[in-house]
Amino acid sequence: MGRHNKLNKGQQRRVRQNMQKRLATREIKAEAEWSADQLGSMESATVISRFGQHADIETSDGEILRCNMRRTAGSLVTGDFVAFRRAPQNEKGLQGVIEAVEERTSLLTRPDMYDGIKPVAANIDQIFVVSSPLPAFSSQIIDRYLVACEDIGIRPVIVLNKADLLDDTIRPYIEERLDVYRKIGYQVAMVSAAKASGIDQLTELMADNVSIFVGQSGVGKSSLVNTILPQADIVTADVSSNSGLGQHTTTVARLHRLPNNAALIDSPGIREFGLWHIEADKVTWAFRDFRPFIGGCKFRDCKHLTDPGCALQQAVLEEKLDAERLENYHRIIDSLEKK
Ligand SMILES: Nc1nc2c(ncn2[C@@H]2O[C@H](COP(=O)(O)OP(=O)(O)OP(=O)(O)O)[C@@H](O)[C@H]2O)c(=O)[nH]1
Ligand SMILES: [Mg+2]
Ligand SMILES: [Zn+2]
Repeated sequence: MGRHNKLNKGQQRRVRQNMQKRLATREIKAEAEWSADQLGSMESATVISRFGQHADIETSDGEILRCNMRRTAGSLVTGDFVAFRRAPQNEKGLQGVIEAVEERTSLLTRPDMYDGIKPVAANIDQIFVVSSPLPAFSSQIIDRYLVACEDIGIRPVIVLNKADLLDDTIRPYIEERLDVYRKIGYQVAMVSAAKASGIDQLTELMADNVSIFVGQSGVGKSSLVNTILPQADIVTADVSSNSGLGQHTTTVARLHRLPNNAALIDSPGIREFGLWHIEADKVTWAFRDFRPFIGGCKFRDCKHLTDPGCALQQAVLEEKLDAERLENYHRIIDSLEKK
């Protein structure tokens, strides 16, 4: 289907060379039941979803095949471009073997308390940071995602879903926050999966790109995919009435094709988004709205708290910088120090 399925000449050559290297150093035994000479010739595909030692891949004809992965193929995530070989027949639900993974143009990771840094998706062009009024809107989580996006150099889009739930108590605050992001220069979209409102604007932003929905569990990422692409028919679940939090319904990232040459990845929701894999200086830089003032502080090692002559604090006083952004910044820096 899309341009992303095709390996160019150089890539094909690299894949072949890597294969030959491996063939030379060790005999390849398929972890599936096939010997190397039973498998078809090398083809390219995109990883749709990954489950343990298996992955669903999409071939250049749009066919979905479940494959085994060679241990030598390295780590694999949704969005990866791979080289695979077809099996002679479907065996135990498996239809081929993934031999190699293409170099990635981007990789979104998230720190996991148990597993360390976990890759979420590869080769994405933009990240839709989805929030909602329920679970409660959190500018802290949005700012954490924005730091991660700046760090890996991927364009973020801020999405407020469940706009149908905005009432007079919460609407003014959320609109104020969204305005802050607009002023910084971020794309913002207010949508409702339930009412199918704002969806055209959203899909226009996705055209010709690979996009991913990220955000807290329960904000409606899968519901949005279902509204955009009804045949996706993803399972969704109510936000818990006790905690007001999502139930972690989606457990693996999955890539969906949209008609406008777009790919959209639904990802599992998070409870917290840690940033302890990013240096403090990088965090400061990632707050783009701070950049005009950085370097203007009296002291080089200014912590931008109560230090005299702090250009950031001054900018907040003069309403040139948003106070909540500076607060969120300090909460992120504090969490790095406690790691
Ligand atoms: N009122 C309203 N409810 C919505 C909207 N979008 C989603 N919901 C509801 O929010 C709940 C959570 O939706 P999901 O789509 O499962 O949320 P998710 O972000 O995919 O959650 P995880 O898979 O756990 O990360 C469901 O009960 C949805 O029906 C919306 O626009 N308005
Ligand atoms: Mg979901
Ligand atoms: Zn300062």
